[in-house]
Amino acid sequence: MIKTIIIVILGTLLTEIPSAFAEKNTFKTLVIQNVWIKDNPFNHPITAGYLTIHNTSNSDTKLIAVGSSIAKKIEIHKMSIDNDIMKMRPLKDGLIIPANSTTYLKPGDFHLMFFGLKKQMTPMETYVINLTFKNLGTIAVRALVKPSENDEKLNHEKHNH
Ligand SMILES: [Cu+2]
Repeated sequence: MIKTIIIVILGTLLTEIPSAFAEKNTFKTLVIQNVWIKDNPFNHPITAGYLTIHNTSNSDTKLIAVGSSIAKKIEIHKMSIDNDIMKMRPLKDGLIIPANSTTYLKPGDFHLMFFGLKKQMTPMETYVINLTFKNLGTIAVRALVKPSENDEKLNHEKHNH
């Protein structure tokens, strides 16, 4: 029974033509959306990436590894404020995605950290990122490069109201 369901889901994925971005990636019990990468200053080898993971199952899962041909290494980080200082640390054991809930990797919070970028990240380009989840396997998703400056400006404008 379960096998049949999985085959049906896979079939759906294969027939769907990946459209732009708001692209919804359904992978077993997970729905992954809004995957994006911050553009990087010219020749800067590091940037950050973000995404939303919805876990529809009754059990927790864990994002344990992230890879892409565009970077030498991708780590999962947590940003926190410690004595008014923004700090980030790698989550060596991975990021728990709790059951029946949505986990947001977003600026100022959990994020992906790309090291040793092999390309200049230019807004509107898209790149494939492989996400590996404990007990579920690996899914390839498309990430859109977005300009970081615009985001900051937007936030500023909001705060000034
Ligand atoms: Cu980081």
